[in-house]
Amino acid sequence: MADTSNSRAHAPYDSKDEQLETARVDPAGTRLTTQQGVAVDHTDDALAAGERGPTLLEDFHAREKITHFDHERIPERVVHARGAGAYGQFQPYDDWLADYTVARFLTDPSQRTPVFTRFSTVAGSRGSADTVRDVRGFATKFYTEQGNYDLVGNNMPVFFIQDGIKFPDFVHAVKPEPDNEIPQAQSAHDTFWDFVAQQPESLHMVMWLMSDRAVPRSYRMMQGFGVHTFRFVNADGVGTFVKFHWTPLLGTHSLVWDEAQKAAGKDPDFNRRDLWEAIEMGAYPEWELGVQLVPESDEFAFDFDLLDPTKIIPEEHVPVRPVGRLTLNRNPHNFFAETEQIAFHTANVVPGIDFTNDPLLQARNFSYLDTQLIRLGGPNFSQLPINRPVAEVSTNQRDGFGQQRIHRGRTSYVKNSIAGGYPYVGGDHGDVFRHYQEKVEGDKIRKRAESFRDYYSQAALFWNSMSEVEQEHIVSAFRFELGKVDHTEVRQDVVDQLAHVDVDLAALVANGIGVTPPEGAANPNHGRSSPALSQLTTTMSTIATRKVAILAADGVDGATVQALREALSKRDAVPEVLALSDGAVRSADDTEVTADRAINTVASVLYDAVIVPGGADSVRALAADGYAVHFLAEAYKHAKVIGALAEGRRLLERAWASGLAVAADGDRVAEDEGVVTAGVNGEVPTEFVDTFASELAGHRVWRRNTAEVPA
Ligand code: HDD
Repeated sequence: MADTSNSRAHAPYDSKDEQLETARVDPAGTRLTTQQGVAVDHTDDALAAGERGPTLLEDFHAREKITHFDHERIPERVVHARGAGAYGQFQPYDDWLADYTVARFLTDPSQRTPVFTRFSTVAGSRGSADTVRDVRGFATKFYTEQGNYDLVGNNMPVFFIQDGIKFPDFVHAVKPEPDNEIPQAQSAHDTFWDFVAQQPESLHMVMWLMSDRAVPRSYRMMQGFGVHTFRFVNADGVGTFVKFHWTPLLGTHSLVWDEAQKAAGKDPDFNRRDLWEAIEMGAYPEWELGVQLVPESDEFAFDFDLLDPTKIIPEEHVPVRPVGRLTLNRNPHNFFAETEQIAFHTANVVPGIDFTNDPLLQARNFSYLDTQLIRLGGPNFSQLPINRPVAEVSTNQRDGFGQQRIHRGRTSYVKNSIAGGYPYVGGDHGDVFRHYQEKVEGDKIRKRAESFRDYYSQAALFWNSMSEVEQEHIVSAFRFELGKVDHTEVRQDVVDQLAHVDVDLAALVANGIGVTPPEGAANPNHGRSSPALSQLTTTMSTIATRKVAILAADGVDGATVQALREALSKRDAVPEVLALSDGAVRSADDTEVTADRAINTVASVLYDAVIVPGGADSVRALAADGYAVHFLAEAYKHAKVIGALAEGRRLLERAWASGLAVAADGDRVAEDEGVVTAGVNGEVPTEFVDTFASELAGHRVWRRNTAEVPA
């Protein structure tokens, strides 16, 4: 169980935790003082001239209290403002990577490096909902013995633009429009799609953004990517190109769009809460770090440029090789001090990891330090507890807002003789950072490399690699987003661009948004695919941490509920009994069954699956409750696994009859796909549990046709 209380009852988890402990404070047993340590015995009324008189300026306590409050906000991140984070450790499996890099935290299997990982959405402001359609940030700070290394990636392996000079344009286009600040945390508006139509290099990333990747079920079920091609440098100074991949051990899974929109209202903290709760219950999220390595001699071996951040290296060409394991196992104590004040920077590298000339990365290497200066108020933000390295820090930098250290001595320069030459400059390769030596020459020009010009091939590769259901979701997403665009010519321009990716896709989108489908393929689809790009290939056999709702009312079969709880918990799933009101329900044999929540305080969109146990009275009561019936119908609509036992099956009939089941032609719509039933009370047959678990491990019942089911 993670310790989130304010008092330490355990040994430090790691070197970073030990360091953070020196900054933690605990109000237990203390009395209230001012910031100057002066105790006060009255904090409810300001000092005033008489009972009904004016407040006096000399009330330093009131002024200090209000002044601090007035200054409690700092600028939110200009992008990725909404996020959540956790501590953990990274450990390499073995030392094979030592042939390629001198970065010890990646090559010494005895090292468990402390980390903090922050996940985020990009466009929304700090208070926006979690489940919006957006890219997710996946940023990890490794507090290594050789200094801090930040891997500041996303859950998609490519980016919208090729050169960082376009970043302000892109962000201005996707953010709420400047006249009325509408819409919040959405790309479904004119300026974003106008940008896309004008900037076809964004199309590959837009395909990812319209895919299920943009609505992750959980931060714990997302891949992560370093995006750029970086460079490893080994002990001989030899460089190797590298792309970083994070692969979640739970598989990569998403919400469906209707569900995501509803979850944004039912629980705006859906992803944040999920991360927090998983760590609290000891179900620590884990990812495998993998690398794709390309020798420098193969720099030009691909039909795209390795420096172009709008391109992937298909895994079928260069396999992802496993390096080590990231485990997140502790929640922060204080959101502001830790998650808000953490400052990532792509240029925080350690010996053995270097940059390439990717023009997006080059801009990032400027932007991240720059942005912290306004966000965290000056040049000493790396001294904030969350940002401090565990490696020794000795610089000649002094002064500036918020300096926390008291540097002794008369010198703050090198070389010096007065202070014995300290801090000394030097060390061996591998111990100090030496920039990779690369011969560079060229004219001073503003020009996009010709090798960056193919905007469509990999967008088509992505499209071709999707399963049928993933393709359907992409088409619906384009229709939804472009359907919110007022300018018809922008809709048309986007469709015309899509014709370069795949003419059928363009036509399907056009038909849904009232613009002209393309006459022919602007670019013939090359027909290639990369199976690794489909999320359906990531399914695992586990149902660990999946939330299963058990619907119950008075008269429920108590033994079944108990057996369900046990069977699901045994497989590390999270069963919750939902009742018509909080507290407990009486079972058919008059025992008490604890209710975890009242149905009307939650919704099916917050669960992965639902089961209705037997008990005639319970089912009758549930059938008479709109929330309960809707819960079931909605779970069905969102392709979730549904289980029903004995009389519980009658609630399915009720849900079907509520309109869900009858199509326009009067036929029954609801099929039994993904509906697992058993006829018994008092026990839960093994076969029921096995079938239910295997459907749930598949995440969703995609073979179920829900098109005619009311949303
Ligand atoms: Fe960025 C934040 C990821 C391009 C400028 N970015 C930020 C965060 C992530 C990324 C995960 C949040 C870090 C945190 O949790 O604090 N950004 C990316 C990726 C990119 C990318 C994967 C492309 C491959 N970013 C990018 C460019 C620029 C920036 C091209 C500027 C030229 N990004 C920033 C920033 C932010 C930021 C303005 C906002 C807050 C911060 O840095 O600390 O500097």
